[in-house]
Amino acid sequence: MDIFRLVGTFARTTAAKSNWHTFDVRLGATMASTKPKYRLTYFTFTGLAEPTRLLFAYGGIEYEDVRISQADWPKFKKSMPIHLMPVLEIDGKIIHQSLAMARYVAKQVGLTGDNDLEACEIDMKVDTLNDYRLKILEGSSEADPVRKARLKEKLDKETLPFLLGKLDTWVKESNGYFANNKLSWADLYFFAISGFLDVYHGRELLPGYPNLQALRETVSKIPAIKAWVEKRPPDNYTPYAW
Ligand SMILES: N[C@@H](CCC(=O)N[C@@H](CS)C(=O)NCC(=O)O)C(=O)O
Repeated sequence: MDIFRLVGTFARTTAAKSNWHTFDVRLGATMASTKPKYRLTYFTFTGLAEPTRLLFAYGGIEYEDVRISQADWPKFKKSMPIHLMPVLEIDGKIIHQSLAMARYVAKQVGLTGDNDLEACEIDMKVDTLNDYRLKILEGSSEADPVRKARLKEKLDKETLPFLLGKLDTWVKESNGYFANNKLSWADLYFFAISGFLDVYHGRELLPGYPNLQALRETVSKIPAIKAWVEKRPPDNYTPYAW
């Protein structure tokens, strides 16, 4: 039995008595009989799996949502391709790297644009959003309080006004979306990360950026996204647990 089958089995059999839980997500879409079998494995919080979870929700795609507690993680770390999660299994093929898997699912649900140039425009926005995410994480995960204060000050005074200003302008110039004047996976990616980045940075980051706020609202009102957000498990996250 491979490790991912083992993770799934363990999660199912221990769900009742541990922090692990797993559940199949069915959103009622009629699926062809040849549909791929998806299993997404990540921690018990939104984080880097959430863009893919949102894309599955958007497309009404059924998948197994396996969640590993941070306490149990050391048992499984070494079995992951680069010792990190998320990991997506597609009919037995193991995919890692959250952006690669999100882009793949985005393609399945029609959110990667209508041609290569549109896809490139979307990738460019996603990569910038990822840069923004990493800047915030750099500040929030710094353990030394003096360095942390210095990093946060630079973020608040320089980096965030610049990056958020750019992102806000891009949305304004693209009809309320990140790219190509229409919804794409960049918008769902933004929606996924903007929730937890507020928490990591310790304050709401979007006030003052009306176009980003409006986009967050637009995505939250997509029926399939709204339904997922209402039913998804709450984040269970312990900072600096690795
Ligand atoms: N570039 C990777 C980064 C993955 C990553 O850093 N995952 C973190 C959780 S967000 C992790 O697995 N941490 C556990 C550890 O470092 O042991 C991706 O986008 O998937």
